[in-house]
Amino acid sequence: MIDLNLLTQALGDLDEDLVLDLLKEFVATGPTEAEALEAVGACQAGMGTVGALFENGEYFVGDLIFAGELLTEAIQVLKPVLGGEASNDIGTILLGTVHGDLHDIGKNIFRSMAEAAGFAVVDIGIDVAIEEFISKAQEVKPQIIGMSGVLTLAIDSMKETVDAIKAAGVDAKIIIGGNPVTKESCAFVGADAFTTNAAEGVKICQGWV
Ligand code: B12
Repeated sequence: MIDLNLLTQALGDLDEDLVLDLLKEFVATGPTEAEALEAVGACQAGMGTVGALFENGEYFVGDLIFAGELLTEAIQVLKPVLGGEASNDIGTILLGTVHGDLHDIGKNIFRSMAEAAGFAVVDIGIDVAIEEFISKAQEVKPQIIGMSGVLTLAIDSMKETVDAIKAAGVDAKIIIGGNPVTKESCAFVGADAFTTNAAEGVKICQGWV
């Protein structure tokens, strides 16, 4: 089993070689999906360290960008053990990061896991305008709409988007995800579910289809 504390620390230190070596060795041992999810959690905790060091002024925006690329690379290494081959036919999820927010690492992790679970995911990217969520939903008729955001202001964007989607008569369950999402913000936004954990998000979506 991989040393999860070392992995968290290596990601927080932005030690690319160590992160990737640890993960490649781990994947070569043929871990279970549950073990791979623990590794994702350890990487996510490392991003928490990066955020804290950014707040303290020890890391700069360039470090955030590098951290984002490193986590994306890390998830690519883990992808083969994050879920078996599945046909994309258990349901459709329309997914995007809400307007004003450019963060997409968490969204992309959720997309990979949802696809591995057999969902067809229509990913409409970052900083998605309200009208785009509505027009794409009317086009692909998803059972589920997923919204991502990590900035505090994303909560207001989510509320505006959910209000407009409902006003347009789109019939879909709505799940919101991202670090600032809570039970309270979920009620404020008017979504059906919330999570700060991609694996839990996939379970919630599976329960809906
Ligand atoms: C990497 C990063 C960046 C990268 C983003 C790269 C990218 N491609 O995404 C870059 C450099 C571009 C960036 C830019 C900025 N950032 Co930034 N960034 C981060 C950082 C370090 C990590 C975010 C992250 O990827 N976390 C890891 C992922 C895996 O976690 P997650 O998103 O929560 O996702 C998980 C779950 O929530 C869930 N999930 C996520 N989405 C969804 C969706 C659904 C439907 C479901 C079911 C689940 C789900 O699944 C994931 C896996 O479990 C955070 C610090 C932190 N601790 O979060 C700051 C942070 C978010 N950034 C911050 C800031 C201030 C900025 C900038 C304003 C900086 C600047 N001065 O320019 C800009 C904002 C640009 C904008 N308009 O969006 C602040 C936000 C403060 C706030 N309260 O609003 C933070 C918290 C840093 C800090 N502590 O100050 N950032």
